[in-house]
Amino acid sequence: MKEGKTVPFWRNGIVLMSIGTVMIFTCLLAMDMETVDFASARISSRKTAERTDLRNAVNREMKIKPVTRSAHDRLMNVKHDPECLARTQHLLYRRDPERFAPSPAFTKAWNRYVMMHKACSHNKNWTHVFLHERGKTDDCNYLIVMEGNGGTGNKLLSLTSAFAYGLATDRVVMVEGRNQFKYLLCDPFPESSWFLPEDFPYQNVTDAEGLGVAIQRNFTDTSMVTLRLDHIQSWADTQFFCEHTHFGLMNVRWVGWSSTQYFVTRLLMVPSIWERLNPLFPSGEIFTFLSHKVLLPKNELWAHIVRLYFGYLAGSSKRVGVQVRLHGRWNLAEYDPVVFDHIVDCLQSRDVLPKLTTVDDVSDVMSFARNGWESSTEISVLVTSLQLKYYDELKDLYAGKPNVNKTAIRFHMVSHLGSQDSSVHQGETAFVEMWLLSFSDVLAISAYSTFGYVPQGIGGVKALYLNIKGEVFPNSTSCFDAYSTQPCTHNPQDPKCEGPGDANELHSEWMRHHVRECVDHPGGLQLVNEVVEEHSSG
Ligand SMILES: Nc1nc2c(ncn2[C@@H]2O[C@H](COP(=O)(O)OP(=O)(O)O)[C@@H](O)[C@H]2O)c(=O)[nH]1
Ligand SMILES: *[C@@H]1O[C@H](CO)[C@@H](O)[C@H](O)[C@H]1NC(C)=O
Ligand SMILES: *[C@@H]1O[C@H](CO)[C@@H](O)[C@H](O)[C@H]1NC(C)=O
Ligand SMILES: *[C@@H]1O[C@H](CO)[C@@H](O)[C@H](O)[C@H]1NC(C)=O
Ligand SMILES: *[C@@H]1O[C@H](CO)[C@@H](O)[C@H](O)[C@H]1NC(C)=O
Ligand SMILES: *[C@@H]1O[C@H](CO)[C@@H](O)[C@H](O)[C@H]1NC(C)=O
Ligand SMILES: [Mg+2]
Repeated sequence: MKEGKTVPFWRNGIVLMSIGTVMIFTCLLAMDMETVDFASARISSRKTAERTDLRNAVNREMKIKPVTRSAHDRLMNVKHDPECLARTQHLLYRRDPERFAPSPAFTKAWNRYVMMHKACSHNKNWTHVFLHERGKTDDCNYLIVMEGNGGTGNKLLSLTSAFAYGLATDRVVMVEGRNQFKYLLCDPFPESSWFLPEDFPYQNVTDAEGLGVAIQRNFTDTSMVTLRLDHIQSWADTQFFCEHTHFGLMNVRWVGWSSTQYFVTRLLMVPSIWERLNPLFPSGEIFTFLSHKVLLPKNELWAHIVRLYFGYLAGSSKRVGVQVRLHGRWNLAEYDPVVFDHIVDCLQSRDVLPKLTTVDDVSDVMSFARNGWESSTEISVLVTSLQLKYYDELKDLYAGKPNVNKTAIRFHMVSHLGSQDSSVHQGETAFVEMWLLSFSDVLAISAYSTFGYVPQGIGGVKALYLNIKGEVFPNSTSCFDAYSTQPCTHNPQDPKCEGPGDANELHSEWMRHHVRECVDHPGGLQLVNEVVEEHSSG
């Protein structure tokens, strides 16, 4: 905390309870559109279930919960934010919306953050403030998030990490407003924006001093530090993940964030950040809850998502998402038959899709003729890839032969862009597909792909990881199970921290149970609900 300054209200955490703040909290809660009554949904779902039709029977068999009529009606009746329809409406399309009700502690922390964001950003000309009033002090500290050069998945994971850091340390998060983010995302905070203007002096953020210089100066005389948190970091930047650095950074008013990585797992290994964040997320699904606040699609994209949802996924008993992303090859959009075999083997061996048979065409035809009319037992499969052929081959495979369950299966693909670029258009397409995939009941994503982590996290789905990274061998396992719904931190840093070490026994204990080596990336770290002892990575 800065010396000789009054402590701003949001710094005092949850305990502060002056009359004024109670009143503001009450107002905020009243207008908080995410505050949905999740209790009433459970009661009437029983009635709906009595109208047992074939669909319900199939659902029960597949252990997939249908979206109940009452849950739908109740969600339709919540106040929707016309500026960002997805904010409340995405829950309409989820099987189990109650699961995504934020904890009271998170709601409170969020509301406090929103209040701070508004107070610190209201009517500001950011370009002017940054260029001419950077040294001026008030009760606000800022985090300027640069988009970085990665793919859209990387960008979104980095942004969510930056927001987690801002939330934990009371920093107003401001986002680069001249690249993809502005075209993809809603403004998360009512009555204030987090986008910086196009004429903002971004180059000054990029060029600003790094953590090394600030550490040398013991964080005195430092009005701005830019963190360079990429997969390879300088010694000084790794110090960001040390407890004592955060005491120093409290004195730095402007912090720049330049990264393409997901660092939430690593941030939670810093005791003071863990103390602030962990109580807000009792299920440990921190990315899921943050993404529902800060990774919401703008209305134009949401409209596109909803159109595709009803065109491709609505009404099917099981929604399957298959994300095919190659890494470590020269042509990331190539068709590799071994990869295709892995996809099919994974989907069939895990009972995502029924196996095929060669016999009995007659009974297959008769079965569709008999049941096809009144039932909708079909499975909808959404395939995303830069390469069309994965979808095409899968579709032809199932059209060409009867399957053992005599299930009608629909295959869809939204785009097949052929190659990767960093255009806004490609970013929008990728983001639309990530959101559509997030409504999957079963999700098969590509190992190591941040593109896949996003829908897995937004949807809160424990995915299957397709083992298709790098050179793929016919004899290798086609896929493996996710340990949790949370993204992998691919490159956690292991700095030698100076200063007082981690003496927090509770925190160490928590880490032993909740941080584990990623199943899809050796050396990566992932948050899990509970580490099973014999698999513990130590
Ligand atoms: N629309 C679309 N774009 C894709 C797909 N696969 C790759 N891309 C493009 O390639 C980029 C991949 O980068 P990223 O999202 O970071 O995923 P990662 O590299 O697998 O971690 C995406 O952002 C898109 O621009 C796909 O299935 N659909
Ligand atoms: C903000 O300030 C900058 C620099 O002082 C100025 O060039 C710009 O016109 C201002 N923008 C607005 C919208 O007033
Ligand atoms: C921003 O960068 C320009 C160009 O490098 C430099 O002249 C200017 O002093 C910088 N301004 C601030 C406030 O850092
Ligand atoms: C750095 O600052 C801290 C707290 O302000 C102080 O305790 C410490 O002695 C300083 N270290 C150096 C090397 O100046
Ligand atoms: C096929 O039917 C069996 C028996 O009803 C069921 O257990 C299985 O889950 C079904 N498989 C698929 C992929 O639907
Ligand atoms: C699979 O095949 C590759 C290439 O032939 C070989 O290098 C590898 O050891 C094999 N792996 C297993 C598990 O048999
Ligand atoms: Mg990438």
